[in-house]
Amino acid sequence: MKRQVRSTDVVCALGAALLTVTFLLGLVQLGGALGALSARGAPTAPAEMAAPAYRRATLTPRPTRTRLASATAGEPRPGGELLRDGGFEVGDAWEIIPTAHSAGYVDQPAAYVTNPVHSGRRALCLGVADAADVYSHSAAEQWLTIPADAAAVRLTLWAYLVTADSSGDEPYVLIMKDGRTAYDCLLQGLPAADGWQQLEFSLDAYRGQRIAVHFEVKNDGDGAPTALYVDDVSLTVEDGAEP
Ligand SMILES: [Ca+2]
Ligand SMILES: [Ca+2]
Repeated sequence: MKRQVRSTDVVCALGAALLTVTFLLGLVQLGGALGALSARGAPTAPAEMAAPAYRRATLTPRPTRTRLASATAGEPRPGGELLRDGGFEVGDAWEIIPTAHSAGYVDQPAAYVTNPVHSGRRALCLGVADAADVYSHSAAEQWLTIPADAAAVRLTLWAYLVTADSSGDEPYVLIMKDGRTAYDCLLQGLPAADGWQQLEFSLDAYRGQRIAVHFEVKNDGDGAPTALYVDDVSLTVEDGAEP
């Protein structure tokens, strides 16, 4: 199954838009305000944890400046490929992000797995597989720079959603940008499918920007788990120079 989404259409849902606004507000008030936001968002039950709180919980504890400074510049490789290790075979290019938070999330780190894979020996697994789910997020990302003169920028990936939950759990494909002060949601949720499905997105809107391709899965802790497997991720640019 192939699914195309233009970058101009990346806002996945009103909830995601609200997520962005609240997230930005949280970052602008970085410092003491973050503590206040966390305290305010402390849930009494998983069902009360709205997405904005999860977003702050996921993002704020990370050492953003250190990670950005050490990231690879993202010069195009043969074929215009910008990502490193898009097949998750090596494991040194993607950042597995700690997501434990005092609001109640336990750390459920993304992991490399050998089954299922779309190709090669390994794929990335986010979320909870083969166990009762816990209230958690799993996330992984890779930063790169999109050349300003690219003619076309395309992100493709293969995804395999395994879920026992009809609501409350969510897989996400996000584009982090502006030094992690903002993000766009390329995908929230995924159509049920038996096996791997290919997703495709235009990232033309990000020419000249430093961004991260970010995968994430939320489990709501109701016992019914959700896992997203990702493999063969590719972000290619077509040279925009005149021949
Ligand atoms: Ca692979
Ligand atoms: Ca669940």
